[in-house]
Amino acid sequence: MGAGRPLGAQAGQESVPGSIPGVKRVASAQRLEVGVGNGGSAAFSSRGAFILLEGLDRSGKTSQCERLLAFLTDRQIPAEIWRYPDRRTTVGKMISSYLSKKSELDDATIHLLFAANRWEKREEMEARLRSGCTLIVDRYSFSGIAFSAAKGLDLDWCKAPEVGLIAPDAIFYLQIPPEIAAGRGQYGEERYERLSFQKLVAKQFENLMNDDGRWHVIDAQKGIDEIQRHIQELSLPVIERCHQGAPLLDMR
Ligand code: Z5A
Ligand code: MG
Repeated sequence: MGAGRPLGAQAGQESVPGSIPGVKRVASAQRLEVGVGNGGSAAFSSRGAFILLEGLDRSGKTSQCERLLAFLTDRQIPAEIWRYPDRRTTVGKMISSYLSKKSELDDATIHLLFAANRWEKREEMEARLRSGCTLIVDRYSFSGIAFSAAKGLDLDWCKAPEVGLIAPDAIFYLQIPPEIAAGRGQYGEERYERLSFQKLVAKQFENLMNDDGRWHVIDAQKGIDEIQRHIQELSLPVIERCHQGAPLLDMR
């Protein structure tokens, strides 16, 4: 699943923003494209970055999201953590009930509910990004596709409802052998926390990765601080690129 067309015609709407404090300026091919056809005047739409953490259960996503938020906040870079499923909405409550085994739904229905849970937040997500806030997102479409495809649903069918959602600017995949993840706290309480199933999910995640430059495989067996330093180093240039006007893309 890739990143597609730019969202909205932003060229010409805003002037070139300055660099964010403490972040090195980087060159960006996308940034050059934004200026094309704009009468030669440089015009960019500064925005926040969409940084996604994906991985198996207990791979350390939430721990890394929290640390990245603290790091960016310390540097006065506006940022928020978003999490999927968002269990607070009406759809999210149905998902939460299903995950905690309080209700039953067939595989196709729960897949569409997970996607609907992203669609219901899409507009707000775009508004936050365009306001300049970087979103650190804990799971997204790739979890949706990997978990459902691991149950045997058709891969293309699983991808279809994700098309048109906002595409992440960087995806950090916290790679961990399922056996190691299973040894981390409280594994086994929710519906999908079974070793045999997590192995199938890991295979699906690995099929979804591509070389479009957004995916970064992170060794999740390293220490929490070392992983965090790696994520920080990779995130800052992405944040700067978005700040300089890299277009917002949608999922395709
Ligand atoms: N799901 C889906 O099917 N379709 C969808 O579209 C979406 C989701 C979005 C939601 O779970 C479930 O919904 C999930 C996928 C499915 N499947 N299940 N079950 P969730 O996101 O709410 O929770 P989770 O991701 O399964 O588990 P988690 O507990 O949130 O894991 P985590 O965030 O990756 O890990 P963590 O909380 O940061 O760390 C777990 C423990 O490991 C904790 O004790 C840490 O202190 C420890 N830890 C973390 N990093 C390290 C390192 N580096 N070394 C040692 N120990 C560590
Ligand atoms: Mg988590």
